[in-house]
Amino acid sequence: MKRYFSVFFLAGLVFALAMAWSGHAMAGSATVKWQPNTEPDLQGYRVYYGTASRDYGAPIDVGNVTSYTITGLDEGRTYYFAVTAVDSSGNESGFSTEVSKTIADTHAPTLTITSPTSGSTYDTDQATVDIAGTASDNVGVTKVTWTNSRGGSGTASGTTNWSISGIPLSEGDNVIVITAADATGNQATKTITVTYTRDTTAPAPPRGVTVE
Ligand SMILES: [Ca+2]
Ligand SMILES: [Ca+2]
Repeated sequence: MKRYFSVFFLAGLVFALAMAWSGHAMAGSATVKWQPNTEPDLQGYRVYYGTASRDYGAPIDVGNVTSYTITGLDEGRTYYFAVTAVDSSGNESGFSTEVSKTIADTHAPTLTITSPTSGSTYDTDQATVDIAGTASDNVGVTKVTWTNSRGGSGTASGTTNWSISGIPLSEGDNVIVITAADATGNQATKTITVTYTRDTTAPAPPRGVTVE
């Protein structure tokens, strides 16, 4: 019984982590600071914020402090902040000057190669190879590029579903590195070694040839 409980608990935990990971964006924070008011009846401050200028959600009553850190902000988004002062009678000031912060994207994309194989090696007797795959990012994949150790480089078509056609191969091993980048320059790479062996086997002579 105890063992079953553990298995279910673990499954639940893995599910919760997977859900958290699949969320649109990873979390960042912003610390807003201000000068203290001088009124003797000052009670505290309210911090307002939102993702558009002067368009805020419900305020946070932060008490009589002069800085406040907001957490759980989406990476790659810009947030706008303003502060008001409140006195002991409940009177609230107008908004302070608005300040803004773009939350840095600190997470690299993920990248997979799906074609011609999801493995790390591929053998071919063709002089070019087509490669395709997928990429994702907490904010967005902006570019997928490739280089071949035997020469050549370029940019893939597409990002979340990307493809490269006709990469020229040299005989032997061609180490092809795919790189997915987000707008901040965070990168993921995947490597596939394509071995090109020229086809030197001639076809068999045709059989059953007749003439009338
Ligand atoms: Ca007052
Ligand atoms: Ca990212």
